[in-house]
Amino acid sequence: MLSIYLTKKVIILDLCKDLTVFLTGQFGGGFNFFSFSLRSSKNRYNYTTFANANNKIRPTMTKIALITGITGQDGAYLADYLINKGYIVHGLKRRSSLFNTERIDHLYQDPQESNRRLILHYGDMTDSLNLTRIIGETQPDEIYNLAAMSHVQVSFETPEYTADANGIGTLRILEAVRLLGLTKKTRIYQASTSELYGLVQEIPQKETTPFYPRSPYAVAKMYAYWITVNYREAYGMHASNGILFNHESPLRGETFVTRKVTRGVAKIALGLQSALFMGNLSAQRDWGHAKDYVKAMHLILQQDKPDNYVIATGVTSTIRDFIRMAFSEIGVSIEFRGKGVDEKGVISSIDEKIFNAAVGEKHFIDLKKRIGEQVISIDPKYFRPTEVDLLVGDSTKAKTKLGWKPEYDLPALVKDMMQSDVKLMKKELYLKEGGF
Ligand code: NAP
Ligand code: G4F
Repeated sequence: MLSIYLTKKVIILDLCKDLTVFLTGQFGGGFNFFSFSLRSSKNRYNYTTFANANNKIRPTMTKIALITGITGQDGAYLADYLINKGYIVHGLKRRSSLFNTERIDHLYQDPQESNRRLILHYGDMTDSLNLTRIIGETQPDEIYNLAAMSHVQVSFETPEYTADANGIGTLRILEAVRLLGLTKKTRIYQASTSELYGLVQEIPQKETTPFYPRSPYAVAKMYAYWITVNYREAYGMHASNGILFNHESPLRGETFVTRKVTRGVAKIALGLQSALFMGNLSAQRDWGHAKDYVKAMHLILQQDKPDNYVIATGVTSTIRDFIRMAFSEIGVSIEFRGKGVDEKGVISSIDEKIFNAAVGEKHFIDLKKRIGEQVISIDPKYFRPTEVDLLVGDSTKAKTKLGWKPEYDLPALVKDMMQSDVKLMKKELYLKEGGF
């Protein structure tokens, strides 16, 4: 039976028991759209037309994406990127005792709002029933499986959980898509990693380089990589691996080495911390910007055929180099002396002009007094039982087939992170000085 509901922004036509039509529109300001969405008990189709002030109609199908790990660094950048492309984004979020949505708060819309572009669901990679229900309810065109226990060192302390969430978690997503009959509709991106190369068998590493994982994290991700390939081959699923090399940003988790350094350097500059304790300074990483890397994830799912792609900058640097670059952003030169656990980083000079512009005059005098002092020490507790010494990727395939090209190089990445952390730590100092 046909029934019609009128709300402020939406007309809902219940055509019969399990078929509903939603009509929504927005007019004015030179930008109008009309959106049509048809939902049956099994499927949902969306159709949106946009008209600009000149009334040129540009029809688009609204795609639906599901992002696991939406509260993480990549999840936040990807959600932003897809929403700006017109997607409706569903995100899987773990229940925690705090909100833990800081990275996506700017995208958040209350459940009471109509026409939401971001919808969060409670869930966990270790819970098959929950994952299956969410995929069934959201009927995504694209799933980006980014959720993982992503810290390599922590995986040595939580190996079983890491295997479950990172390895079997990926199987749960693939199997849910298969059991729900979505193999032809839903494309899957698996967040694979350069950690798979571990004890590297070739320099630089590309799609054909053999894997040699060196941590419970990497071994779990190796299962996830191959189960993705297997479901692609066995069931014809559009399931792809992005083998991403390290990518960082102002949103990077605080315990990964780059963010630990940029936060620490900013705190040292402002007198909030006296020194930084680090692990292996000689490890080399190929660091890119997360903003560039989420674009690659999206491109991978837009290809006609699923595949595996290395995403990297092709430039590798030591942790020591990264520390020098971070200090140099605020005009501070660091000299490294000694070897192994006795290695130390000492302030050798400060460029007053650069420091004042980057941090502020009032902090210069105090830091100047520290010239010749040690600000970097080694703590063996940060050494890993098995280390990945060198990573550098060759992303020729992604560049030629996907047309992917990063905008940020390492200096631009360090600048972005340092500017952001100096600002953040100034806020912290302000609160501390205010007695909070
Ligand atoms: P991240 O910041 O640590 O984010 C990980 C996300 O996964 C968070 O949203 C986290 O939720 C969620 N998560 C963890 N365990 C979960 C579980 N059991 N159930 C549901 N959600 C869970 O990591 P990232 O840097 O954005 O990386 C994204 C993905 O790419 C990860 O799979 C990582 O292993 C992989 N990767 C990263 C890099 C890199 O350099 N960043 C390179 C290659 C591959 P909470 O917020 O609740 O903790
Ligand atoms: O920043 P990290 O912890 O990243 P790692 O281990 O390379 O893993 C990251 O990148 C992978 C891609 O290759 C992702 F799959 C993974 O999810 C994660 O995002 O450590 C980088 C290097 C290591 O060699 C480590 O030993 O930095 C060295 N390091 C030296 N001192 C340190 C420290 N790492 C950390 N976290 N903390 C230190 O104090």
